Amino acid sequence: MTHDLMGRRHFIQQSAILLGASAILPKAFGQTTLMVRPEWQAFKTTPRYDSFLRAVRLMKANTQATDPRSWSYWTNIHLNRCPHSIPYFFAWHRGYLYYFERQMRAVCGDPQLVLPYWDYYTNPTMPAEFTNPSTDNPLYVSRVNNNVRQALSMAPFSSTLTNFPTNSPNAFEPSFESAPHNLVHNIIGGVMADMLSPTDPIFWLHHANVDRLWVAWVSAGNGRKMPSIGSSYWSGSHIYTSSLTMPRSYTYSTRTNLGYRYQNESFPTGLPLARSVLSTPDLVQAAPNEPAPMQPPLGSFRISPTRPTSDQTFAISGALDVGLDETSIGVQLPVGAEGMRALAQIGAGGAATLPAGPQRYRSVQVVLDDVMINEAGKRGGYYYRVDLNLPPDPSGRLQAISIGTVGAFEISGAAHHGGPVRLRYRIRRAVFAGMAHRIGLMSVSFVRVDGDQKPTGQVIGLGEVRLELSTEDNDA
Ligand SMILES: [Cu+2]
Repeated sequence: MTHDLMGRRHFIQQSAILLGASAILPKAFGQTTLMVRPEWQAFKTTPRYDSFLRAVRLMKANTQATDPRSWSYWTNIHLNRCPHSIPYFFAWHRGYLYYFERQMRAVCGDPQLVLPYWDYYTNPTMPAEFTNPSTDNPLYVSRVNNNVRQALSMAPFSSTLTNFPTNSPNAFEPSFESAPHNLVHNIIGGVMADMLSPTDPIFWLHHANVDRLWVAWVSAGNGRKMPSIGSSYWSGSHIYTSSLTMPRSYTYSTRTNLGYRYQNESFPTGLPLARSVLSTPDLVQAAPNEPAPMQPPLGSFRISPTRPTSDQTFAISGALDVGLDETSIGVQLPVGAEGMRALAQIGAGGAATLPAGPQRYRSVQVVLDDVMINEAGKRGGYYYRVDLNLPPDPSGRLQAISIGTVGAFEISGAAHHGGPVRLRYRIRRAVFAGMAHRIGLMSVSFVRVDGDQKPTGQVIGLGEVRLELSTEDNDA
């Protein structure tokens, strides 16, 4: 009797899953043994390596972009649909890799094929199989750098980041997306530095590692928590094409519905030791909104007027036409008394009003507007850490917080839906507590970090760098 009920419930579940299914839908559901995705160094010694090469070759040879058996079909999904800097960055990519892996299996005819990952915290140099430029190597594409140590950060693994989703405070997802995720794209460069990055086969190993480190974050415990499976966060579907979707709830765990795990599901223990003499060691380790060391000299720029920039935002300071080249630079943002008072009100947890603006402002952001990037810049090989420097506190101590990064990949992500490119960095409110009693200037620094190979000269132009109040009530 019990058996019969169990059986029926199981059957109903399976049917419900299959109803919404598209052509290549999960067969893993109900499967009992988990597939194991190994690290590349182990993977390449297995028979799966040949299957992987065969699948890449066959998919690249198929030039029908509308055919799921072609490489460009999958590249276009990323170009058209990938969520960056918005919720579901991790979960959307989990489903994307899952479907791609199944497609590879079908193409090469090896049902045991799994996606390998590249553990760059252990081996920051890209596996040699990807960098051998011989013409019959399907894993090779032209890149700027093969070593990503300048892209790595331990910040997302900090015990203070206990929430998960983008747009929640102290969250793992936006921290990890920024560094190491974006920075690996930027430092490798070439097609990896833009939204067509899945063209480069290393993309799939990078994202398998991203997915793995999400698993590691969940299993690290110590107060780290995902939105529970019953929460509305998991309702709805990830969209890949008009006919290829996946219920978000399936991407809650790799094991329950998707039927796989990783060879190693633990955090990196530290950064790789070898560092380039060209680098600025450890600077990339500063977590978003945490103290950052050493600020570059200030450049001189035209100041833009304080003004409403939309119905919801008001610029309290700004500078115009900032060029970024291979040197680090600071941009002064003078804030008037009204602006300082407003910052302090927001810092105290309240809402601020301004004589010139009718709104009640609740949050603070730095905006890079009308961002331009030249061809050399688009190739990547570098990035800038963006820091906000506050006026000294009453004891005279300078305070700088790292608020994010900017490079070719972030710009490509912001550009790919058209219109002027605008990047926005939210600042935690608490940063502005007591601001009214401070005397001095604020500034934003762009700290350049290079890979072994890098472009020279100006690569990025910022039409405006401004400090803005927003009516948006969030403390992410
Ligand atoms: Cu990516």
